[in-house]
Amino acid sequence: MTDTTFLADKMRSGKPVVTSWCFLRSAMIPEILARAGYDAVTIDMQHGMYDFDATVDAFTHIALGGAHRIARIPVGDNALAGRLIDMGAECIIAPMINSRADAEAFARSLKYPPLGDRSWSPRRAVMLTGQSNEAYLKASNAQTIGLAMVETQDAIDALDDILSVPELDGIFVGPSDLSLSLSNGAALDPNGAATAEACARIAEKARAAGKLAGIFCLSGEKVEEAVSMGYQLISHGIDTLFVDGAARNALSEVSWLKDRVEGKTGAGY
Ligand code: 3PY
Ligand code: MG
Repeated sequence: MTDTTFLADKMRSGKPVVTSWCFLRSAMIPEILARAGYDAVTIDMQHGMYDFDATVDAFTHIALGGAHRIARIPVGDNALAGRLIDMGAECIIAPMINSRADAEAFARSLKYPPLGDRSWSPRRAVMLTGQSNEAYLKASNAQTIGLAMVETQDAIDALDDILSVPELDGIFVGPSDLSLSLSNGAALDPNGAATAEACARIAEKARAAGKLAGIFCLSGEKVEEAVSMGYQLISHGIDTLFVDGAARNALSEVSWLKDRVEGKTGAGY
């Protein structure tokens, strides 16, 4: 049964929303993840294999599976952000937002006047949300969520400025890049103590500014930690790791047939 509540309403209600994350340029994998019960599915156009056409197809399948549609755009591609919400994305995550100017340009690309400069023609979005043009125009600024990724020391330094952009709905933390930036390239440590402390401070600041906060997590343990920090949108799992883990698990059942079942590099993150 399709849930017709908008993602924005769910996130603003304060109840945590869990999204799975897709790299694999498939339409069916996002639908399978939606049907498995994830609240939302995120299509990764920054680091994943999805182009525009594949993402549009994936949105249709996510809707069919009854989940919310989120996309991460490549760095600085605000024109693509506008196209994706026309195609039915309910939330856009923008990587590497490091200043107020970055945040403002991104946020304004998602909103119709007077909040921004989004251009009109949401053909697919009105179909997927079942709204008339008039209803969509009235509601879309509130229904469309823009989250600016905070994942560098520069972004932390500019956080008050970023959070002061009125058109911006919230932030989304990337712990891997954050750990790289905080250690000046010395370590990739998304689960380390210094990264966790920074994540807690970012959530606190977002809450104080009245903004939504999301974060990238892989394990159930990190999801629990993120919820306790007050994050409202939390990723959990990636298609590549799901397939890799399930294949290795299945193969282990017939390990007696093989000399060895481990040893090759799997799908990392
Ligand atoms: C990060 O952790 O840096 C991310 O961008 C998550 O994909
Ligand atoms: Mg990142």
